Amino acid sequence: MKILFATNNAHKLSEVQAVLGDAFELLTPRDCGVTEEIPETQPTLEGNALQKARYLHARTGLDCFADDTGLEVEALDGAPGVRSARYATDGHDFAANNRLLLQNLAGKQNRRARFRTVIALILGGEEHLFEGIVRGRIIEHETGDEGFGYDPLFRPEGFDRTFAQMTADEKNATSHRGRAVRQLAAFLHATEK
Ligand code: ITT
Repeated sequence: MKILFATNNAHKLSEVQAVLGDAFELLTPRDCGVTEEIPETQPTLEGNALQKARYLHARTGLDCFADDTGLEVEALDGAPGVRSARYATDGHDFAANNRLLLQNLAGKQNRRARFRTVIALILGGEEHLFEGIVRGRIIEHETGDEGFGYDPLFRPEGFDRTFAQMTADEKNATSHRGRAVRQLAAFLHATEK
């Protein structure tokens, strides 16, 4: 089955394709002639995931899904949250975001945080939402070279390594996105029958 995934983030694309496996072939917006930036202006992850999926569905008429993810840090009242991509600057500057996060947590004892992914699926014109959460903590220094974004600073509960020190399969097995995508996959398999 072919399905359109509303992302321009190559890391996300490969993580999601790995979880969905060969039964699903992911198409990107570019594959479908959508080259402009997909709007993402809502105040919540749910709102943004729906906004991206609705935009692509309106542009292409195809079944599609979008993921919006935020890092929610307890001592920062849930920030950067929905602003995770644009925390330090307007762009997706991972290094600047990580520096600002460490700066804002300097001296704070409570390092608890969670990643939350919301997936919005539009299938046969109907909308469905899936959510995946992983809890963990923000460590003091960036550690590891794998993954992307805040991965070098996030150590999931039950592990002594950050997401950036894990293989893609290890990260997917516990991550927010892995959890949400497994629900999506189960739903798609169930509706295919
Ligand atoms: P698309 O909207 O094109 O899918 P994006 O990078 O903007 O890509 P999000 O809005 O969902 O994706 O994610 C916001 C930011 O959160 C992202 O830029 C990263 O900094 C961070 N992020 C998302 N998922 C992450 C992950 O699995 N590990 C580490 N950081 C992540």
